[in-house]
Amino acid sequence: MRIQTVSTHAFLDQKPGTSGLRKKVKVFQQAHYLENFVQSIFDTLTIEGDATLTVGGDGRFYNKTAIQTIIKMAAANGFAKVLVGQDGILSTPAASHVIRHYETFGGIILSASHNPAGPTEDFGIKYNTANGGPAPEKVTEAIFAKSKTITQYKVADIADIDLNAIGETRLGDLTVQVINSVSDYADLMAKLFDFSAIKSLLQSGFSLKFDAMHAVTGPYAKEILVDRLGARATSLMNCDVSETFGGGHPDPNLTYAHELVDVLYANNAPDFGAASDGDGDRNMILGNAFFVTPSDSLAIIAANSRLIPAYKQGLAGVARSMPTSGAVDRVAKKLSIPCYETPTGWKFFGNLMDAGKVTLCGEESFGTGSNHVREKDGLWAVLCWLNIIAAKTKALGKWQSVEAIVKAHWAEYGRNVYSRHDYEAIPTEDANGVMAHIKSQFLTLPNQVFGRYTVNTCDDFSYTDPIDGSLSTGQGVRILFKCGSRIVFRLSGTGTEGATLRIYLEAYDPDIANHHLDAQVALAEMIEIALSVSQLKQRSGREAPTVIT
Ligand code: VG1
Ligand code: CO
Repeated sequence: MRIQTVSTHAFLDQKPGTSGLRKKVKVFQQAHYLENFVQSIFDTLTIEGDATLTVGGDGRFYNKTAIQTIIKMAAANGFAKVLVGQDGILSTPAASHVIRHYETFGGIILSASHNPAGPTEDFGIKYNTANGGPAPEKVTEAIFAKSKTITQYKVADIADIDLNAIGETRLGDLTVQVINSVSDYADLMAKLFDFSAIKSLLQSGFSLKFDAMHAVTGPYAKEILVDRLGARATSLMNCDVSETFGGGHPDPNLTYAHELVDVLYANNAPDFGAASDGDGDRNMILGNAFFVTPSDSLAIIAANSRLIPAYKQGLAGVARSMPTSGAVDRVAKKLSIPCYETPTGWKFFGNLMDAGKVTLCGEESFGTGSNHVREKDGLWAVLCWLNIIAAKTKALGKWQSVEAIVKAHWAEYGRNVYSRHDYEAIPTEDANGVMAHIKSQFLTLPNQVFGRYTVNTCDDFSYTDPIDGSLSTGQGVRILFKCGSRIVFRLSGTGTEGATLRIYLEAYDPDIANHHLDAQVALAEMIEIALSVSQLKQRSGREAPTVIT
């Protein structure tokens, strides 16, 4: 096996964001760009002689090309084996499982998640460590530092692999094993959940619709929901993976998953609806004409977790990202288990799960998961809901609707009314100006009264990891009100164009008389406060958010 050492020049923009390096495909197609980043990853690792690398992606445009390059570079950099999903496909949670299940050294996941795909759209790459989780900040910082000084990379002179053919191929010193992308993951789901109860629920006429949004979960949903759980084939929509994700924006929320939303809000709608994102780690849960806010979904799964076989012994603890609502905190309190508040991004949950401190975790951005893998997991969340409904149905002798489950939860715990307003692709200077303007008021805001809200404190969130003591600063600006309501401002770390400013709004309402209110109505006053404190409209020229979730 001949190994070439190729001279290169550093690119200075390879800083991983919230979840890896995401750029336009055209940026990745520049000579050396992908190779530099992959070599920077490998250079930060100590690769032992028998090390195996897991590789897979969400199937978007450029996935297969990048995988061939990564295999050649893995060979040149001392890996003994590469495990790759058939056709280069592994959903993000499935990749996390493969890394753990086969105890591989780590993995490279190719995805830009819910960002659109295609030659003029986005691509992404990230490194996951042996625990199956996204590399922690100290690793991503080391990769970035390396990428700024890199002068050469190594690539083996070997042929392209047939990614379609399951089985092993030996190329020089490297073994490449193409594995079924779905079966290990489906087996794991069968172990966690009560498949026979879900099967009976579906046989009893409970109807569902799952939308893979033309992205990676299509084959997973077919195998799990239809082949193993007996859902009708018509329960699936948009389940063929296309390299452009059907030209869509596979972000499972009320804006982008409108096709599914239309089905669930029509006459004779199914009882349950769900969608997942480009790489299969996000989920949206809908009932008949009813939307479940992701923060509530996490709280409800936690509150009902004993109904799911994998969690029937109880939860060690729960964790949520800082901008996620405090609904799960209330459940944790009742269960007398700890609740951790971390910065945005799944990489912060890994240490807590590895140390056995938390079982479930979640983010307001349609991400929920557990310690079964080290990524958030869209289909897992769908199965949690189906298992909970099936178990309640068994106990009560009749179906309970999604809406009834959520409203019963609010009646018991109160409602953390919640919404996120995103202003996408605004000029970076304008976004930075807004953040600086809010921070400049940190000293004057406390005790100011805005209608029925009085500011208690404000800060820029920072987090000290309780396991390894590492400190992460600048994780979002918070305005905390005396009543417990809050507004958070944060700049996205996953976009590829300008800046995206997110405003997270949360107000707690214990009064059941208000629980029917639409979140935008219930939060109207807070939305006004957010706009006035930030001067967002004046500074960005934007009249309204791009997306409201
Ligand atoms: C967003 C979400 C964050 C999530 C991240 C990756 O990050 O807000 O909660 O972990 O995407 O999810 P940001 O920095 O744009 O706010 V995914 O499904 O894009 O891998
Ligand atoms: Co995703």
